[in-house]
Amino acid sequence: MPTRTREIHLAARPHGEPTESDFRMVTTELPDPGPGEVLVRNLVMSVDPYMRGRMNDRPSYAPPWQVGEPARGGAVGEVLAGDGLPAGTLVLHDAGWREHALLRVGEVRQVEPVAGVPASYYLGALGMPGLTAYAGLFHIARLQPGDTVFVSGAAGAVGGIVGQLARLRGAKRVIGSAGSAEKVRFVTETLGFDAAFDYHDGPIAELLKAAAPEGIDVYFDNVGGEHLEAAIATMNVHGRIALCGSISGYNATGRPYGVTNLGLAVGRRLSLTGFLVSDHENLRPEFAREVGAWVRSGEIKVTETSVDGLDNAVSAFIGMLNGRNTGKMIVRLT
Ligand code: NAP
Ligand code: FER
Repeated sequence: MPTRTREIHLAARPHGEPTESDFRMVTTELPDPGPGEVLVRNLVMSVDPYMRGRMNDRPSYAPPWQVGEPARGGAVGEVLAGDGLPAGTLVLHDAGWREHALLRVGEVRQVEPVAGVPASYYLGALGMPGLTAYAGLFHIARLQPGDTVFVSGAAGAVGGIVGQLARLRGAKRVIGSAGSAEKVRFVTETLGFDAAFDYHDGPIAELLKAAAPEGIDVYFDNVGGEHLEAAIATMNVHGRIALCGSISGYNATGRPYGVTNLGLAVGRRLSLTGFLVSDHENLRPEFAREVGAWVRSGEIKVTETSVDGLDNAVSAFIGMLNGRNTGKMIVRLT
């Protein structure tokens, strides 16, 4: 019997900040799974910053979404029926933004249910954002014990894990920036950062210098723009910058903020390295082991902001771009 379900399509390419009218809810019917296929009921789906890039008609590392077609992205669901996996199996896949998905078995990754580990963690701390933090901090920025680390977007999915990993691996001082006084309290009091500031409170270079009077050795950049310029100004010699994202420019319609002080990188022998999580699949087993153990023991705290229902997925996405999440933004579908 066909499955009646709903999915969100891109209706128009956003100009600047996305709006609800750039998306459309569509009801559709999925046929029964054929050979090598599984029908999945999605339990949780992810909204992530990189999806803003997929709404543009510009070639990038992730192909653009097409207008009139369903959006895509990480989701965890349970197999309802099909070929090759028993009903009830939990799977991670890339067909989010919909309540059900018909997928080839090769398109899903089985997730072992672990007591105390909700399915949504595989979209955050134990999933793509967590692996991003792990690869970027340990393998791109090459964190050393005793380093002073600065991470922007510190109250977010990636940034909150970066700061906690830095502390667990022996950083001397961990500093974060975030967009509100409440988030500053969250990263210091709940996540255990040594210091944090609200980047709205003044020139970022001054706020950072006050939080890091002895300079910084590692900058994990989630934001770009003025944050990156301030970090370059504050780096110690042989400092390492992991260029993870530049969310301050994702909705920009004009020229992005111009970083003017790259010349400092020469004398200070800085390295600035861009990276993509997808190039670091080889780290997944050690990441799953090490970070999985820290999450289960509570040494890494996992925080989520969630909304209920596909009807609220677009506002969750727009809200995430505007800082309405603390920790990972999740959409619950059941
Ligand atoms: P997130 O931090 O959970 O959510 C996005 C946050 O960005 C918002 O909560 C908001 O927090 C902040 N933000 C929005 N506009 C800003 C601005 N103009 N200036 C400063 N902060 C701003 O998102 P995430 O999933 O962890 O992603 C964080 C970054 O990592 C993004 O740049 C993303 O593209 C990047 N990323 C890269 C890779 C990779 O492979 N390279 C993989 C995953 C993610 P505030 O309230 O603090 O403003
Ligand atoms: C990926 C590579 C990069 C991916 C996400 C990203 C979901 C995110 C990049 C960004 O936010 O800048 O394969 O898969």
